[in-house]
Amino acid sequence: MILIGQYDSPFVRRVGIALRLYGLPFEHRPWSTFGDGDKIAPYNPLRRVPSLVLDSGEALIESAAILDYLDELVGPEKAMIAGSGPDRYRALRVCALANGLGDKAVSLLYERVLRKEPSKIWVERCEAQIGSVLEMLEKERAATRTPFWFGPRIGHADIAVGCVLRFTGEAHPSLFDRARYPALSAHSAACEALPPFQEIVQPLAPPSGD
Ligand SMILES: N[C@@H](CCC(=O)N[C@@H](CS)C(=O)NCC(=O)O)C(=O)O
Repeated sequence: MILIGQYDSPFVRRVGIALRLYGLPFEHRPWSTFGDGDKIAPYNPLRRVPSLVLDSGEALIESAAILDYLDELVGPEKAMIAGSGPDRYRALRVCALANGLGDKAVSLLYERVLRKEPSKIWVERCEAQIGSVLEMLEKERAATRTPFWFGPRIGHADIAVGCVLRFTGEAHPSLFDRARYPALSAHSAACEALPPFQEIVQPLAPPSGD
């Protein structure tokens, strides 16, 4: 399998970390969505990442759909999410909050670096959305007593939140003030200390508006 996309993307990184935790071998093509858009297009005409190219040559897109495929590949015993019921929908909800936070943090970054004059209404909206999600996740993580969000084993929700916290902290340091979110900060530190998080990482390299 070939994973396309740079690890400064929280979406690409969470897929890379899941592949590593599942022990699935893969090649990595760290193509940039802006600089390497033409290379990405045959696999995903949206020119977005991550894309996962299967051995058959088919390309999967969207992190959630890619992870769904990987979960099926490793089987229910190894899958980092419950197969059904409340345990599944609760984990998917946290993943959706983390991914939504990632969408807003990426959108806000693009607004700031790609536009000469960022739209005030859009910037304020993104900042409010990011702040509200961080507050909700902080409350929920603080109420959790297990090492990981849904128990003793790491799951997709942990990885999604871990990856998006790093991205948000790098892209918008003023929005992820660690003192304000102690439970999330501890979650982030615990994730970043794990070998796959240390291996699969890239400092943020935002696109330029030139
Ligand atoms: N919902 C997508 C989001 C992926 C995404 O936003 N990727 C960014 C990089 S962090 C991207 O491809 N940006 C280029 C663009 O949207 O044109 C997923 O979960 O895979």
